[in-house]
Amino acid sequence: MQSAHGGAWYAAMMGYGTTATESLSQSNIAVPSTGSPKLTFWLKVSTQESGSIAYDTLKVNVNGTTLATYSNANAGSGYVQKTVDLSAYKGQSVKLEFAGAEDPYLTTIFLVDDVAIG
Ligand SMILES: [Ca+2]
Repeated sequence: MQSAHGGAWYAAMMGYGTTATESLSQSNIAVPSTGSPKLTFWLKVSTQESGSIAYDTLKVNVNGTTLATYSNANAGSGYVQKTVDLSAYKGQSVKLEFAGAEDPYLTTIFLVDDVAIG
């Protein structure tokens, strides 16, 4: 049983232990036009993999461009806050996507919580 970092909602991605892809996306997200807009979320990675080689990945894509990549190498026992700079998208309406991919062996689960843009 996995628990959310905060609030009732969280997304559990991947965890198949076989070759698979999965994505969560939302279009028409307004990026603030002032300040230093950024995407923040909490990420917890659980894996059967070991070592620092990325076998299973979770990418943050904005308008189809990958801005950050996390993997089994980011595994840990708790949630860690992640920040992705969205300055390049100031004042724009964007499509945000979390895109996961697993290799054929050993499971990795990516838990995403408290996604915010501001
Ligand atoms: Ca794997």
